[in-house]
Amino acid sequence: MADDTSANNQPAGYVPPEVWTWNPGNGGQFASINRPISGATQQRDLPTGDHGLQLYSLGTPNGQKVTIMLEELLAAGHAGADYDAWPIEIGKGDQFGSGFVAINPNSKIPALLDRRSDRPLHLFESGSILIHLAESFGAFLPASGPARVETLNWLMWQMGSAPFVGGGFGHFYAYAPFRIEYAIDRYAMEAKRQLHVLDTRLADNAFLAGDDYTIADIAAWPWYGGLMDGIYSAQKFLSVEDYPNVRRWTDTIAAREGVRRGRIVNRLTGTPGTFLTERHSAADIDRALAEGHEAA
Ligand SMILES: N[C@@H](CCC(=O)N[C@@H](CS)C(=O)NCC(=O)O)C(=O)O
Repeated sequence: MADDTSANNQPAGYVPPEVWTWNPGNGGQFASINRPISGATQQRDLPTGDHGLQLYSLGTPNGQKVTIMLEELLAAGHAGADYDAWPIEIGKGDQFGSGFVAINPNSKIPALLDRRSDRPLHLFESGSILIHLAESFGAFLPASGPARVETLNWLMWQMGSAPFVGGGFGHFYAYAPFRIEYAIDRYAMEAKRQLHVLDTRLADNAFLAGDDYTIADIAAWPWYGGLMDGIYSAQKFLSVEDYPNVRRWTDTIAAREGVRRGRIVNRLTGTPGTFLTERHSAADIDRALAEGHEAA
């Protein structure tokens, strides 16, 4: 039970008021963009290109899931998966433009507009987008049987678990305006627990659903492969060498051509060597890779 008068509260002696009210100046990297209400803050149409699939996203782990899926589909010969990818700069509030909110009322990337049929589909939540693409192309999600069950188990596990890594561990370790030992301890423990869940699963299975690479791996790799390889600069802090099976899985997936291509899409300038702001054709990625924009 929290001790409301504790000198250890931050700031010392802080007592939550009876009714919480919003203080937009409460600091933190996302203080200027996050609000306690939803909806558009500005009228702004989204750009559209020639392809049936229009992706509005950013090269964060949640964004990479979809660009990797699309590049994996293209690499597997599904030409209908060609797409335009437009950057949504969440640090500048693009997710609150009216066009984006019309696709995703939750104002978070990734969002996908599927115009391949008469009735355009609005897709949001990366897991929903992956299932939709997998089913519409018949790839990376078994149609039935135990492997389908395992794929959906591990996809849903990822969707439910990664917010504790990103919004929990990453936020308090890397983004909060000051370090709070309690919060970092709690979420570091949870991040390590999740890495151990994966390590145990991958001890007996090549991929999360079993023998085959699926949307469960596509969803999980940007987060947990990311932790192994550098997001939040936390490899040492989390002792990631404790998870050899996650290491093997991370490296195997990183070597895939679709992953190499997908992970650089919608990255922004300012992160040297890791960006391709917009993507409209395979040639955009060919050019970026030839110029050395390989993701770190
Ligand atoms: N559960 C969502 C999470 C999406 C999400 O959290 N996106 C972040 C970037 S990784 C975002 O758009 N943040 C902007 C904001 O919070 O305003 C999904 O998997 O699609």
